[in-house]
Amino acid sequence: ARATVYGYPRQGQDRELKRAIEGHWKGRVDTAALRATAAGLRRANWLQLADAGVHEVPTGDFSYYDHVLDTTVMVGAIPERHRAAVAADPLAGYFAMARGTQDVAPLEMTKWFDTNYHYLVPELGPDTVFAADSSKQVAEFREAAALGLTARPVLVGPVTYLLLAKPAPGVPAGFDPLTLLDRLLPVYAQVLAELRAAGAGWVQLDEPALVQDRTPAELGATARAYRDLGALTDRPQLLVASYFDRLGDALPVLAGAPVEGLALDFTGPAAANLDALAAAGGLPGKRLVAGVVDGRNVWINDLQKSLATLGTLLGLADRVDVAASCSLLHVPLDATAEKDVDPQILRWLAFARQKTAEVVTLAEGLARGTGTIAGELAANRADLASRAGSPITRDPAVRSRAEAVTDADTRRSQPYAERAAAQRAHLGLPLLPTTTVGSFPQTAELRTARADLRAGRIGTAGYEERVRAEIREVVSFQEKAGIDVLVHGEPERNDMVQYFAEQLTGYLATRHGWVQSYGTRYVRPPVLAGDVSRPGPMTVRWTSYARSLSERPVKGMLTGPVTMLAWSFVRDDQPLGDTARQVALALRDEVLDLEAAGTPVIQVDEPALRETLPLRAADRPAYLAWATEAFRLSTSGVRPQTQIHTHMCYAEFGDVVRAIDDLDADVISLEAARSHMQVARELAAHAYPREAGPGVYDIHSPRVPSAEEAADLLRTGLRAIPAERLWVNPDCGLKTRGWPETRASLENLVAAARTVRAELAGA
Ligand code: THG
Ligand code: ZN
Repeated sequence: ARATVYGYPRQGQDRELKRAIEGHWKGRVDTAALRATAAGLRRANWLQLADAGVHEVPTGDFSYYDHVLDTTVMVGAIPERHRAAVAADPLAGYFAMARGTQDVAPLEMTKWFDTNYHYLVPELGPDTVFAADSSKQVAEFREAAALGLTARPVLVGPVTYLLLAKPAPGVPAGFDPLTLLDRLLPVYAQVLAELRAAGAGWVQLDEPALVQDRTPAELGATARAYRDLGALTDRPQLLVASYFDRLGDALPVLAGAPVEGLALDFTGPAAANLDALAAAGGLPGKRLVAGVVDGRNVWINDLQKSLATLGTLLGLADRVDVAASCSLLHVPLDATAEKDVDPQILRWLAFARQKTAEVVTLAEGLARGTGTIAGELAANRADLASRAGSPITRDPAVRSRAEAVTDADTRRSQPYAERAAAQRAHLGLPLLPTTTVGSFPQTAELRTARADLRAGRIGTAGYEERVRAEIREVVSFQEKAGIDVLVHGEPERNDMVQYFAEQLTGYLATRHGWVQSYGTRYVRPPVLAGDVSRPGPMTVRWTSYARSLSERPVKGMLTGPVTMLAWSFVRDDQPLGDTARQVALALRDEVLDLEAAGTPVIQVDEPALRETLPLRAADRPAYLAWATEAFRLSTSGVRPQTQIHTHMCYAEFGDVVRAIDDLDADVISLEAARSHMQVARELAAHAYPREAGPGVYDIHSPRVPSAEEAADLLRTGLRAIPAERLWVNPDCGLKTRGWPETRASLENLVAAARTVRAELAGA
């Protein structure tokens, strides 16, 4: 048994790659310097992996922006509109596809399965002509080989590539990219031959799309793809990898394919692969790479438990190697960089570097007997015991409160129709009330003030006065603009998850725990390590300050329990639903404190509700049950006349419309401007009974919508949602926008509401 990984964080210890690329975009770093930085980072990663004892290092996982975009280049599927730029300067053309230019739109970006990484969506059509360009894969393989290392190129597999694609602009939506498989396979064949010629013994083809529910036609295409690739005579040995969940019906398809190896995930719900593999008769004659170390969370492995799994697997394949469950791209680089984390807690954490060491230890134990890793096993046992027995992970008060939750705690005291009447009387809002989603522009001055506070250049009093000044500005603008339900603008918040994580027990922050979100953008998710409680109010004084400045209703703003989990690294020692319930109880206290302070409207945002949906349909009802229960637990303690709002950022709701209904929020604001109120029609189709504000202002663009345009969207919305239940608001928060376009857009939004109200009054 030997150790390997499928990919490693790309950015470097100090995010050198981000700096080099962004410097290059600004003209400060020339192409040669950028390439040198990138080559240095690749080399450092490979040497670190080899030093740690990894036998076969991955190549081709590096990217200047995104590995799916790299695959698009590899197969020559450059969209028509980008071809001239790519031909003139491949690197500039590559970044044009990623980010767009003045004249040309970029590729669309979307989430990579259920991770927080985003990839660039391939655009394909019936006229797509593929052409192999193996240069990046071959060059990176040669770099690693020149260091004297055994390297295994890692490629996005052909089936997953097509399943991730969408019809190019102008191609009918019904076009199925999978129909291009026969055209794509010769391109993969050529790349494989060129990697073989460069000396590659093995190539890994990643097929994570096969862990989702797949139709018989898709499974048939998979069988055909690997029958054809397997039948090639001039190729390296093939390792087909899947991760993020169990393979299900795709397992027998891959097990029966003429390839030399499979890499499977055995963590979380993918642990079901173990029984399925045994039931299928194992992988006689094949290499099995066993992903037993969770590649997307930050907790140390239970080595003893993994060894037991590996022991079972030994009987099921010709050769068993050990790996992390997926690329280590999804975790930060090195836990030892965290000097501020309590040393005892640090021992519970494993980032990419520590996970690599775990994989090596497990491979050694499997190959040479557990006696050779006795020291590591003893230390691991002690660390696991310290975690299990720590007061951080077990707060009796939190636990008994969570256990005492009853169904009644998750229900409002009155049904919607009755409390809606109470809210109407209490709030006295006009028809088509106007509001915003919460945040106002995060200006450079605000960011500087926060940095000054952190660095000690200004004191708390100076910082807070800066925040109050911003709130005054935001409130006075909204009053002048004529907005009906005001917000304070969230100037005090760095990030909608981090801000709350910093104030709740159970969460820790990292200093260097960066993880790539997309391109050169990174997040530093907080670590939800222990039992969660709220030592004191988190938002009340800022909301109350705003309320003291205006007669109009001011809306309190919180981040919901599901999003608080989705954008963190969450403890893996209890069900997610239990953790969500603790967070929900802490938020419930905040909701009740806001209400007691006189806040008539409280919004609890859940932008991540849709994105955390399990990959397999069979797992979705259980997820949605705990997710919606947690939301209701956080919001349902209020009086009938207190109005609960929520907000979600995604345009695709089909899968979660029922769940949105189950949230029992009084008002929901949703993204809709780009899709011309599509979501309003979807809500209507499901007979959504409560109030909704499909966005009439697309905040993802600096463009200012005219009042006429916004009024048109409202009229469209009115065809699906009756006037008594329709709100007028932007698509999302305004923190990424500048003040000038925010002012103009919101003034137009209010003008649109007034126009349409007048039309309704006249009708
Ligand atoms: N907050 C958190 N997680 C998120 C989002 C968020 N995950 C999903 C989505 N939103 C990701 N979107 C972004 C958008 C911008 C940036 C990162 C992810 C970004 N990052 C800065 C950078 O890389 O330069 C660093 C920000 C920082 O200093 O913290 O711009 O809203 N929790
Ligand atoms: Zn949003």
